[in-house]
Amino acid sequence: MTVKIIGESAGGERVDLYSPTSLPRAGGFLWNPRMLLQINCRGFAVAQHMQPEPGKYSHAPTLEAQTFFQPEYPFYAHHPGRFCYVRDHTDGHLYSLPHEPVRASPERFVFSTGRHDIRWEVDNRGIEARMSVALPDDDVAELWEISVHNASDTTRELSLYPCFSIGYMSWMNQSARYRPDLGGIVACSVTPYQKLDDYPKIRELKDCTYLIHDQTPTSYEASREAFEGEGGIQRPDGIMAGKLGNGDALYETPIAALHYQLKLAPGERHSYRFVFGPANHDAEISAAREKYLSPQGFERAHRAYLAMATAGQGCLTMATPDSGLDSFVNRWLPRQVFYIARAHRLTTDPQTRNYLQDNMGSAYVAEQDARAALCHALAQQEADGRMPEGILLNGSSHLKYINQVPHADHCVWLPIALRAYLNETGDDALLHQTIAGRSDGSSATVLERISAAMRWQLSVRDDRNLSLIAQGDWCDPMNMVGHKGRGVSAWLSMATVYAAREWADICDHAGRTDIAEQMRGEADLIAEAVQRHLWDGDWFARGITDDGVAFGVSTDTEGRIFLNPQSWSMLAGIATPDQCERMINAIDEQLNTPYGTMMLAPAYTRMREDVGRVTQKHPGSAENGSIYNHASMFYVYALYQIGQGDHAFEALRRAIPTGSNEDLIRRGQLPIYIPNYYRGAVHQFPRTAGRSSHLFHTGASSWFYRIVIESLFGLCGCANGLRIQPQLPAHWPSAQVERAFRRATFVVSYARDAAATNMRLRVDGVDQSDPIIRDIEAGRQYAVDVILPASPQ
Ligand code: CEZ
Repeated sequence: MTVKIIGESAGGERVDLYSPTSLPRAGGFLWNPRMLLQINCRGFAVAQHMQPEPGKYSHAPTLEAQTFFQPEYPFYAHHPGRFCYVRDHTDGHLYSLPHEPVRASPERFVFSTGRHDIRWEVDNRGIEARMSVALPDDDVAELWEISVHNASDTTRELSLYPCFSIGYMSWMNQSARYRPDLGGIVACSVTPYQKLDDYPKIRELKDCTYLIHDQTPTSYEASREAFEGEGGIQRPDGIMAGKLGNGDALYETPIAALHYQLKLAPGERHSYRFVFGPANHDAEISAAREKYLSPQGFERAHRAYLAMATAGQGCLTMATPDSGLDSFVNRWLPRQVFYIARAHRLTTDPQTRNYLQDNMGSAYVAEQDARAALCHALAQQEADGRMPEGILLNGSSHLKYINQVPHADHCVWLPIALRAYLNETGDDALLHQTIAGRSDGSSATVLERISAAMRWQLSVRDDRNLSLIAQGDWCDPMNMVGHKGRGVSAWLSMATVYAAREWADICDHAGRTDIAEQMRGEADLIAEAVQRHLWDGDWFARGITDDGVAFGVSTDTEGRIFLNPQSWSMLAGIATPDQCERMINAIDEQLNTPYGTMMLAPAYTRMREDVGRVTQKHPGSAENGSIYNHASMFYVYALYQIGQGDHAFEALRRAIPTGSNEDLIRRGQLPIYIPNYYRGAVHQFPRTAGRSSHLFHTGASSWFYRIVIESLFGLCGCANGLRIQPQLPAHWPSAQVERAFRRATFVVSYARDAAATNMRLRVDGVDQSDPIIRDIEAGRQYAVDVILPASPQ
């Protein structure tokens, strides 16, 4: 029998990995609205905090080694980490928790990710060592606990060396020393700057990194070089010598290494608590000590954290024949959705499309956030109706780098995100809410603003009626298709049609048939143009370049077929049934993989200067032909929209690991979040195919959640109530769901009945022919039975 490399514990609350080497990059993340800690099973970590721009307090030797845009982050000895060396004095055995830096094979290893903490268990020669981390609900600090238990029958003498990387902090000024007055090691630096004008900002930064303890150490070391000596990080001289040198770092790279010597009688246990984090000055460190290292400090922080996190636990609990999917959707997916939207992907100027889609997800986990975000975004609309590249989150943020590049698609996300919010809440009043504009101080309602945005979007097209792409659309590295002002995007043309038709529906409902008519009229023109210029025989092209060359077509040897135009032609209602069939066949043949649907194929292997930097990305990575999950989710959503439930489910299910060891090893990731991509180019680079990017900032999460709720279980809100229209996969005989909706609870039970020819609905025991449950009463619990035909409808 194969031994599983992962499993669940604590009644399914935790996902455990039993080896530090089978999925060496697998990790988890903890967050609060001010920080993120991403840490892998071996102890390598990336922590970012907002001050208000993202900053770090534990650094890599080079800047590049730990940014989020290099998501498949490396693991090597000098990557920042949180470690604890253990020296067993009985026989001199040296190992470390979690696994780095010593890399000694443990007798037993568990990396256990919970939603609110991460733990490790490492057993060696009768010593059970534990390490865990949690975050406060709102402070920037890591709360660590390390404990050892002597499970053997002899007294054991041990040395523990908690060792937290601080890394190279600054070329201007960096130092570290042990501070008995603060109870720990404190490293200080000055973030490099050159402009006088920057000084007031620099002064406010948390440029100190501290590791404070609840018990005074036997010895310590604050200089990385002195700690490591000739033995390096794997066998540091400081540890081999027994006692650390009690040294400081004077314009030298700091480290926070402590030493505890202890004797444990058989059965005895001892634990230590530490707080690791950034500070601006000593008083902040004292305050952290006071708050967290006082008795019950961690427990209080944990309770507060739970309250914060529980507020975003989502609106659906499912029990289906697919327990892996159940666990993912019940526990992990809403957590990811909530995190992304609340922490704004750790930026202060999120790209407008990201901000709107991330908050589309908020509609299902924290609806007030979705409403606030729509209003906040609309307040930043330009006078001509267009949306800016990014949404500024505070008074001091400004549009940076990617947000200085003109992309043509931001407006289309408004009706799409709003539609999800209205489905969920029925909050029609939002349409009539007045929003004061930032750019010109004008005041207009949400309805007027989105109409203006859509008019702008509809106007940005060429004389063929196709949407101009500028320097990118949803695919932001597709930057050279239309930079001369002529290139068009098939995807954007279709997305414009979809958004205009969604908007028309909303306007109709709001009694603005005039706007609805205008939207539909324009959408029809674009839809016709798409059919006329972009159909390639078996699928739609991706666009037409500045020089009039259609690409993403059968004659291309690279980038021959793209997923997005196929998905969105279905969504927008542009594709005919015959075209849908052809596209699905082509996708099955050319884009389907065991890990989901690739975004394009074959991946580009050389620069195409009329397409852009997407073609320069490594083939099979990111937008260049990976299984880019955001795009895969569009496809799944589109398949459900056209009633292809089984096909849709298959594509959806591939987005998370199946649970088999082989699949897990290939992806290298635990099923606790959906990553932005899995490596594609499966025929070109089979060795790396399927490998996760380990980046959980992705629009895929909100779409995944929406799809499960609205499409798979068909529990989609509408103006009059809750519409029941499930598309369960044919192989599911039954399923149960509890769904919170408009302050009521729906306990829905799905079952197949061989005698049924159509879906039958029973609400609180009463047959109902109307698929909509109307006049929902807040606080009430509804028992809903859905009887489905045995074979797919
Ligand atoms: O960024 C995402 C963007 O945040 O890529 C998506 C786009 O829709 C999102 O708005 C698809 O292009 O090279 C790039 O600029 C990439 O586009 C990345 O920055 C990418 C990141 O990998 C985050 O997923």
